[in-house]
Amino acid sequence: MRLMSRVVSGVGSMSYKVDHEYDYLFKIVLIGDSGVGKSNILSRFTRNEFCLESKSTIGVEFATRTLQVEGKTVKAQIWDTAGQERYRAITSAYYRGAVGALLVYDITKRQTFENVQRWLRELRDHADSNIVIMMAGNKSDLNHLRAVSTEDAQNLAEREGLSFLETSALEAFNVEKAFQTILFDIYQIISKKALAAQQATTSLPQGTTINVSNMSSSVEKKSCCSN
Ligand SMILES: Nc1nc2c(ncn2[C@@H]2O[C@H](COP(=O)(O)OP(=O)(O)O)[C@@H](O)[C@H]2O)c(=O)[nH]1
Ligand SMILES: [Mg+2]
Repeated sequence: MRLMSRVVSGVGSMSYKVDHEYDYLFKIVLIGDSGVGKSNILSRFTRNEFCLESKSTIGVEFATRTLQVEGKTVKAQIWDTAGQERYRAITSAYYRGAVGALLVYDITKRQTFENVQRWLRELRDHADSNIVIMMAGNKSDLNHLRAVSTEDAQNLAEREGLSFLETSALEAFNVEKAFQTILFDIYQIISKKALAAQQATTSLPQGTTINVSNMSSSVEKKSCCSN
């Protein structure tokens, strides 16, 4: 993992203090049908901005925001599709290295919810199998136009093992929470992995060939965790 450093010169002295800007950098991808509010969720989260007009051609590749997770400084690098989803032409480069995904549908458009399955398949085909997925039912402010019940969405989320929240980029409702949940879940996985790797290296003899054919499964498991 590459860390960027900030160099701060000491006042009135020649000493320099090197400060790491962040402890972790997590790439998160936004996916879901066109028009569900992905770009506005991103601008709400990173700039606290919302745009009522649909400006589908204008998009950024990604935007970042740095926040604290469990006392660590985490930089979230959130990728937006810039409209590629219209043509079903999202490249695998988009998913490369992503550790989290926010899968968005529009609670007022049933079809965007039906397509969640398609997006999950896309993730299965292109993203890391351990990717953390949060499903977001956006535009919760348009409750009078609702076409997807919260219960239907909860059931799907349970079946597919996803986290789920209803959000509103317009009202800034649950947007922060959605990203924080993703980042927290990623952090949990990463710190567990680090711990497992540490335990594996301290408890396994180094440079010794072990015949695993008659060993207990716990030893095999430990050697798996170390790589
Ligand atoms: N009422 C309402 N409209 C929204 C919300 N989020 C996005 N929109 C609108 O939905 C349209 C599409 O949003 P956009 O962010 O471009 O969707 P994208 O194609 O998924 O990136 C725009 O007109 C937005 O103003 C929301 O939470 N509530
Ligand atoms: Mg967009």
